[in-house]
Amino acid sequence: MARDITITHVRITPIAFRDGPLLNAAGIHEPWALRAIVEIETSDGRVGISETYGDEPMLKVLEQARPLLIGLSPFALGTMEERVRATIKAVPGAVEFELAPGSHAAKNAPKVISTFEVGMLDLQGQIVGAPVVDLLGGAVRPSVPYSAYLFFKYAEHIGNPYAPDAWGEGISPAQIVAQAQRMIALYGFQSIKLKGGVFEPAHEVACMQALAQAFPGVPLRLDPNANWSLAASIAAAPALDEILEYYEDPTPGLEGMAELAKHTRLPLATNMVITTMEDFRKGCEMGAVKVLLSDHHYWGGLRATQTLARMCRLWGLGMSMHSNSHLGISLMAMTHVAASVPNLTYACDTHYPWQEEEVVKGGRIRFEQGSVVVPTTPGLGVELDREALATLHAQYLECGVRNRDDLQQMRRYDPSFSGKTPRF
Ligand code: GKR
Ligand code: MG
Repeated sequence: MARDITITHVRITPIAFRDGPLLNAAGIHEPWALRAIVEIETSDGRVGISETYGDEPMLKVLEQARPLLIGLSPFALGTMEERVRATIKAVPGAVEFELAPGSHAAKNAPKVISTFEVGMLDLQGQIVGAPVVDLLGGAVRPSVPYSAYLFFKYAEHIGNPYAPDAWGEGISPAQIVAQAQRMIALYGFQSIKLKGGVFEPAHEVACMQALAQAFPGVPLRLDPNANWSLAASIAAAPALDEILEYYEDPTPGLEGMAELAKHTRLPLATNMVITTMEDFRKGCEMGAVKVLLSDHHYWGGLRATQTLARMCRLWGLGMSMHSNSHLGISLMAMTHVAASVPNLTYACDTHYPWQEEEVVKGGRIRFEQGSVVVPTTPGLGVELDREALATLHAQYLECGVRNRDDLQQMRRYDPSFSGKTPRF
């Protein structure tokens, strides 16, 4: 009987995969991005899989939480959650959000709960013969739309650890338009986001204007990751008002965003100033934000994301999804939950086009007209490719990166880079 199946083993494998020289508010991506792949094995020989942050502090809390799953039924999500909350504590004083994924130690418990929940839902789906989305109440859409996520970038990494990627340099408005054209030709995305907070706001606005001209009618977003002062964000608003669908985290803090909201007709979106339920309440009371970018990896899982979606509906907020560098297991988890959320009002973010490697059987997941088709096979609908896992784990062992540090990486290009924020 399904009720008699228990969890017998949990395996945590850190991996590293190639990542482009992508610029952001904190500095620049390192040549290797880290993730952890978690396998949850049951007494009847099944394996549920999950993907999460792979930095050292995260590996430590995962290791600490591993024994909590042993002996549990894969259906016991509530008990799993209680056990994790009782054992895994936030690091006192840790910041709620940083650009470096995984390092927000204030969210240790939700991050672990999310990791285990995805693997357990994968198991539940395999046991009952249903896709994860059906366990979440069923799909309200057959496929999930993602946006073309553009980055300012250098042509190659300092020190050339491997051959440069095929994207070339992305600095000028013409290069950013070319990047969008290539990404849309490859994947069919129907909306575009530019990661800003890198150059003077005037340059970033010019890039958005060039995109608006090259892609008339395509929804556009700009995300300076809180690297613009309130004054700079207000100054840029009139030009952006004409062309964006939303203005994402231009300036730090709920107060700053609430003040900016008075100077723009654009909805303000965030994955930075609302990252807890307390922020949610304050943000709504202040009218600071109109679109929430959820992320199951740190909000506590797929079911917590659904709760958040219901709260967004109640408070009249739009909803989209945030992303960091990730592979196919995360993409599928995002796709299942996004398919189950009626009020997904915008295409989700994904860094996936920037990743060349994969850890799932069959290789890279396909986009059809910018969307991922929701699997109908049992569980997450993807399986681990063990050979690929071994290769990416060997890369982890060799690469030497253990915590994402975009600031120090940037200082290798420019030793005077201050990392001060907001910088403009
Ligand atoms: O990977 O450089 C990046 C992004 O800037 C990422 O760290 C952010 O968390 O994509 C994210 C965002 O929307 O803020
Ligand atoms: Mg963002």
